[in-house]
Amino acid sequence: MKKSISFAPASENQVTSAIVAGFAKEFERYVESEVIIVGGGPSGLMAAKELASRDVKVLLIERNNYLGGGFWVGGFLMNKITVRSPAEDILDELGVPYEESESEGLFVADATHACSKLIAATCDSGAKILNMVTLEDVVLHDELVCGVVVNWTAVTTLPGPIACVDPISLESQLVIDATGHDAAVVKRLEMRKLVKTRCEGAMWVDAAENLVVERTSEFYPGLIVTGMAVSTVFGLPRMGPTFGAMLLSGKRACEIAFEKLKR
Ligand code: 48F
Repeated sequence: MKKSISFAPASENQVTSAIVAGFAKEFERYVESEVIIVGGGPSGLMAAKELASRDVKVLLIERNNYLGGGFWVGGFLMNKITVRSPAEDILDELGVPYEESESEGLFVADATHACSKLIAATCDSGAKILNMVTLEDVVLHDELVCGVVVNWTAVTTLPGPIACVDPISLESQLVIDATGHDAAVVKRLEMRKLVKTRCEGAMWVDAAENLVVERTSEFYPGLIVTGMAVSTVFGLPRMGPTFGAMLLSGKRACEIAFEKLKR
């Protein structure tokens, strides 16, 4: 005989109340963080996971409802991603299965498997994630980036005449631009002629990956760039659907941020 299931009793208002209270309590805690990461693609997730694992208070904001950026689909919608040695070590750390391709040191994994493991590891690390939130601007005090100005993505996509909703600010000691090709945080500084970016270069996989990791750095006081934002900012070649440099650049961004916080 089938056993019937009986869920714990709850009214509609109790469900709503649980959501409001849970959100408000956490949101208030994160109006000030040690590090804010803008962009939840592979580089941003990696940086968030690594920082939170070192007990840094980290908030990641992502404009979409889903996390993972370009890591979900790989190349040409074929749902496979590649990494080149030594980045398979990160797939091992995350528990992502992969195979070596015919080219030695080039590994292929399932994009959905790799991406969901990275997202889960980031959540498990204790990083706070706010999705459906878009960066509108930076907080800038005496030539130091010390926070972000954000709004709900739903608000930013409303037609102009009905979108008069002021954004809010969230403060931090450091901000990491992990917004991919857009370099959206850096562009807020460029718009005011405080920095100058170069145009991303054409495809050259071999050179691109090493350069992105090498050039991951504090681009402006208080602002670190990681992932494809590094290519946009420094005019480095693009690399297509190979993700080792994104993961290692995220790790590098964490190390830079961690060193700065210690000082
Ligand atoms: O594009 P994305 O995956 O950046 P990434 O971490 O990795 C790049 C690779 O996916 C691939 C590549 C190399 O392998 O060429 O493209 O550098 O993730 C960037 C995330 O930032 C979010 C965006 O929705 C995406 O999830 N994002 C972009 N602009 C904003 C933003 C913004 N203004 N506010 C909040 N999130």
